[in-house]
Amino acid sequence: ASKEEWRGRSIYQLLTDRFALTDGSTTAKCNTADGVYCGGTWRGIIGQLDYIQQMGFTAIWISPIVYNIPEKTPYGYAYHGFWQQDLYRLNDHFGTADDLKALSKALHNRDMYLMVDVVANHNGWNGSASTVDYSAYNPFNKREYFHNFCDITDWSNQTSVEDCWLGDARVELTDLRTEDPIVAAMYSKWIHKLVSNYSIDGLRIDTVKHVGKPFWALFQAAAGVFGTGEVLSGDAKYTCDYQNYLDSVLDYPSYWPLMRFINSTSGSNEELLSTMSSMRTDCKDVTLLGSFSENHDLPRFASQTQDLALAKNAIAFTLLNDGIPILYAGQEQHYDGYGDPGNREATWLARYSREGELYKVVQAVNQVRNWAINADERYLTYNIFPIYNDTHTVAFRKGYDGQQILSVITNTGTENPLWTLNLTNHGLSTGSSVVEVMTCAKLTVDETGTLAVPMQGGMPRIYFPVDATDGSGICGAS
Ligand code: ABC
Ligand code: CA
Repeated sequence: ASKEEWRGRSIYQLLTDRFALTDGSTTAKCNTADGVYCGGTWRGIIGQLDYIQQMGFTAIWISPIVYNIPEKTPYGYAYHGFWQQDLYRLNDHFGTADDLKALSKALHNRDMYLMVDVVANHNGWNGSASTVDYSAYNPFNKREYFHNFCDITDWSNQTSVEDCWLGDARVELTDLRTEDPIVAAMYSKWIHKLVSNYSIDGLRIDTVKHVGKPFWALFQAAAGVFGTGEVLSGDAKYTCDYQNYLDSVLDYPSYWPLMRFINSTSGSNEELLSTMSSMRTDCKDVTLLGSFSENHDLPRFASQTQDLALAKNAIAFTLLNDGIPILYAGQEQHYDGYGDPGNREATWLARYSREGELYKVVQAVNQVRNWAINADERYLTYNIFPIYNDTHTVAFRKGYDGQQILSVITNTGTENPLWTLNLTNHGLSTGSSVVEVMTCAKLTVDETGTLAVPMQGGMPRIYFPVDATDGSGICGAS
């Protein structure tokens, strides 16, 4: 699918090994510290698509699918899939080619998309640089395809970031000479086939800043589908430049400012707002960025604060920001693992409960976003902007008159007593009504044009015009 087709999607990210067992059972142990395969499969995912789709997601992103280091390393097994060795063989822990095709088909039957994580910077090796047996790799089975070994020591030196190796002497990430046209052509051939073999709709592309930019334009063209790249950097200008070579990048530059605003009641939204506004200038198209508040590399939100109201705000903002929203499996269950590997908890351990508060928040917010897009596709390219801000609480508007979503994001926290936020500049006409999509409380714009929003307990508020909800199912509207 193209970038235009992806813009309106909402993505659920999962690590295949940690999401669902083939038989759907929920009792298998999975101790993240062990670094072992816990048993999740592509068939398992098929069995839980209702759980994902009922939250309102329209796409899934799965962890890398190809053959990895088979043996145990000092960092455990390659259950996450980022240590590839044979690009033309699947990781059989997750199933067969038929299983993966069945997943793709099951998704397409539901009008959902499949995004696959791919790596084009390195292979994996269990051991130090001097012990690498290049003949174990496919198709990059000779030393000449790889850069000479050096550790990335100076992270501000782009040549070193591109040409030296990630990893360490326990597990080296043997670095490909991606600037070599022969290597680039081999990757192009591979990705083209992979996409067509498994009817893949889009790619999440790993370690993008570790490969020279010209490579990415070739790779994206060969893939022929949407790609969002991981440029792990807080620097907006640096990160945005990669959007001149790939359709999209993950919105890392907003991630840290978002955390500094919302992971405690003492943060401020100033930095987030200024980052959002500068990215609108620096990036080619912010409506294509992958927006997230958790992933498999970062400390879970709940490891930073247990306040459930703050977690709801983080989710609401992530789903309503300009980019393509991404939620990481387990976020809806308030999982609290701290960093890799603790943040890779098995989703089945929460028994796929649909009763939790966060599950319901995700459901309500995806529902209103999906509906707003359905009602007027221009919702997607209408840039979100703040209509109120007092450093702890910010109100946003996104969408044209009559179909705009108003969201109030706050870090005031669960303990916050009742107060009224008087909103103007919302674009609603006097006397018109809006509904709060999580509580279903209705409000009317008064004769002075004010929308008096009752704030309490640090809850986010998300309003949509009542007149535009007909047929949506939002708060029961039929
Ligand atoms: C394994 C063990 C870990 C152990 C580690 C050394 O080895 O599991 O316990 O600590 C995969 C696996 C990992 C595995 C690694 C290495 O391989 O998932 O479990 O860790 O063997 C991607 C993927 C990631 C994947 C790989 C490798 C790459 O999402 O899951 O890891 O295929 C760098 C890369 C980035 C990579 C990330 C993990 O490391 O650039 O692509 N992610 C700075 C650097 C970043 C760097 C980051 C690491 O630190 O600039 O380049 O990311 O934490 C901002 C600054 C940033 C700064 C951040 C922290 O702060 O602007 O520059 O990032 O403000
Ligand atoms: Ca490299």
